[in-house]
Parts: sequence; C-alpha cells; structure tokens
Amino acid sequence: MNSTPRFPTGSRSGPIVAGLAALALWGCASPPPPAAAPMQGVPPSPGMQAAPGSGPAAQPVEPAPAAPVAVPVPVPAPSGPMPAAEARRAFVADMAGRGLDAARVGVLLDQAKYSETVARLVLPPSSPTVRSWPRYRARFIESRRIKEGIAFQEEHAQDLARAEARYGVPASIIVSVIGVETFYGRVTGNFRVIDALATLAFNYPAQARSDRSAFFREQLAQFLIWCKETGADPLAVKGSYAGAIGLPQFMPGSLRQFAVDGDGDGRIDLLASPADAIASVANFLVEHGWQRDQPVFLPVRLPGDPAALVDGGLKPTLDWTRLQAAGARAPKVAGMSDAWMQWPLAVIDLYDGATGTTEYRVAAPNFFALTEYNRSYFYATSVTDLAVELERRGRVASRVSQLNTPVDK
Ligand SMILES: [Ca+2]
Repeated sequence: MNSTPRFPTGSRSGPIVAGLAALALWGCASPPPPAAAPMQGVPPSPGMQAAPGSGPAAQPVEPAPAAPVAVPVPVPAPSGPMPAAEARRAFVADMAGRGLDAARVGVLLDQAKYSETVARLVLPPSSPTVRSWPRYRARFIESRRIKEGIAFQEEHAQDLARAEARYGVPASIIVSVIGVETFYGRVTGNFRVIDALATLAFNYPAQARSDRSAFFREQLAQFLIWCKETGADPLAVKGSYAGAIGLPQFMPGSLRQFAVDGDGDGRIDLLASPADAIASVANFLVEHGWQRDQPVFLPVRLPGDPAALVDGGLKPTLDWTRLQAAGARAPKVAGMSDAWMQWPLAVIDLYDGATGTTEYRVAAPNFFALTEYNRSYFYATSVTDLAVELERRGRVASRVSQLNTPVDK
C-alpha cells in the first residue's frame, strides 16, 4: 500500500462536518434539520453535523462470521438489509471484478473500524428541533461566515476568477458553497473515510427509516478505486462521518466524476488545494445544470397564497405562463431582460415551524443545480443568500445580487 496519503490527514480540529449526497457530496458544516432530502439521492440532509473528534474507536466492522464455509448463505430479502458478512463477501467479489486485488481489499476492510459515532450521526436527531427556515438561515448568514468568506474570496481571487470565467459560476456562489460546507475549509471532518464508509456500508443502523447501505457500499468502492488510481492511502484519508472529503465535501463517487485540477499541478486535492476545490465546485454545478449569467431566484410578485404552486420537488415544473395565470406579476427591474420568462421555474417554500409562516420564492434552474449539491431548499437558499451577502459586502463586482434578492416576501 502506498504510504503517501494524498490528503493531509487532518489536523483540523473542531466539529466535524457531514453531508449530503447523491452521487456526490455530503457535507456541510452544521445546519439544522434540512428542508428536503439530501442530495444526490442519498444521504439525508445537508449539514448533518457530526460531533467533534472522531468517535470512539470501535469494534471491527465484521463480527467474525461463525458459519462454516459449506453452509449456504441465506439470500437476503430484496428490500431488507444484507447481512454484513454476506455484504462484505459480495463487496470483495465486486471489487475484484472491478480490477482491485481481492486480498488487498479484504485486508483493508479488516483494518476499517466500526464507528458508533458514524452510525449515530447518520440517523435523524433523537429530539428533532422545529424546522425553521429563519433559524437555519441564521446559522450561515451571519457575520463571521460573511467576514471569513470575504477574506477567502480575496485570498483566492485569482482562482475564483479563473473558475468563474471558465464555468460561468459566480465566485460568490463557489465561495458560499465552500463556506456552508466546511466554513472555508475549517471543518472538513476528522473521521477516517474508510471507517465511516465501511460502517455505513456493512453496519448501517437498523433503526434508520431507509437502508442506505447499498449507496455507501458503492461510495466505499469508489473510494478504494480512487485510492488505487491516485496512490492515496485508504487508511489515511479523512473526511466527514458520511465519508465526504475536502473543502467542498465531495463523496468519493463525485470526487472521481466531478472533481478537477484547478491549480494545474496534475493532481486533484480537495483538501490541500483551494484552487482544486474551487474549480471542482464550479464543475460540479455546471455538470448539474448551472447556467451562466442566470440568477438563482427571480423577483416575481407572487399571488397572495402561493402554496398551491409549490410541488416540493427538485426540478422546476412551472413556467411563466402558468405563474402569470395564477396571479403572479413580472418584476420591474431596470435593465433586466425578460429571457427568464422562457425558463422552467418553480415556487419554493421556506417554512418556519416556530411561527407557522412560510416564505416563498420563485426559483430559476440554477436553484436546482444547487439542490443537486444538497437536496434541500434550505441549503440551496442559504448558499444563495450567503453569496448575496458576500457580494454586497465584499470588494468584487456584483453579478447575482439583484436578481437573487426577492422583491416580495
Ligand atoms: Ca491540483
């Protein structure tokens, strides 16, 4: 095994982060319960916050299987979780079929440690707090995160400008994603990725509402393949409790598919290279539908009760004709083109359980590129609102503020 970890292992202290998912990232530094399901189809919500430190050292992932070899392995019910030993055997066989050395994979799995902390953090909080958009928003749109975001933006202005020019994603949005995910790299997670992924791949908590072990087995596979491809030490790479890696908290599958080399040194390092992280966030968003020069929200005046216009999904299903028929009014913004009237649109709801009120906004396609990063209206709106604040208060040309700011609430 290669003893040179690709990512610096750690040193970052503080709360761990966690994340989202579908094929990609999880992440996020700490938001309260998410508004919608997390991203990339899998993990729960954004910002599931892990506890500081990397959890108690644990027991082996595999409780030694006692069954003699000759005993047939029971076939798991299609909908139920696969027994750990069987899942592991199938995993090793699958890895061998994908070009990895089976014995080596077995040795690595033997060294992976079950983490009770990981298993606990992947579950919803035992005492859920009231879902509140203002409370969620306040965790990210606050003075320290704005101040440090402006500093990050100034420090990495060149890399951001390059990424913005190439991908068409505003620097403020890129900075905001990194700010929400890891507080600009301050909180990237201190769990060994192999421990986190093996725990969730083979011992996914039985009390979970749905079994996501298959997703994590694939992420573990992607992680091991990525380690082989890059020479990273699978026992050294650290990340969130969900196995998300680096400043932008990419899951291993996204790391392999969407991460790019922003600083041109020939390798991709999402933890040590902010330039790589910046370009990778932009590339991820573009690959998930981000449109250059389009806003996230439109300052459309909605009818009195827009609730019926909300479908709660992760794709825009309305258009201006339908919104107008429902009583929506077009914004009057000087210099604003009406090209947006041809875009697919959506009305999104941001509920405050504390007051029973809801804020509605009209989302453009770029909003849904952000929800690919994390499947949550709260998440995508917070990223946008933080970006707006970074533009308002930072010393960069504003590109999105105007149209991102809803005129009506
Ligand atoms: Ca690089």
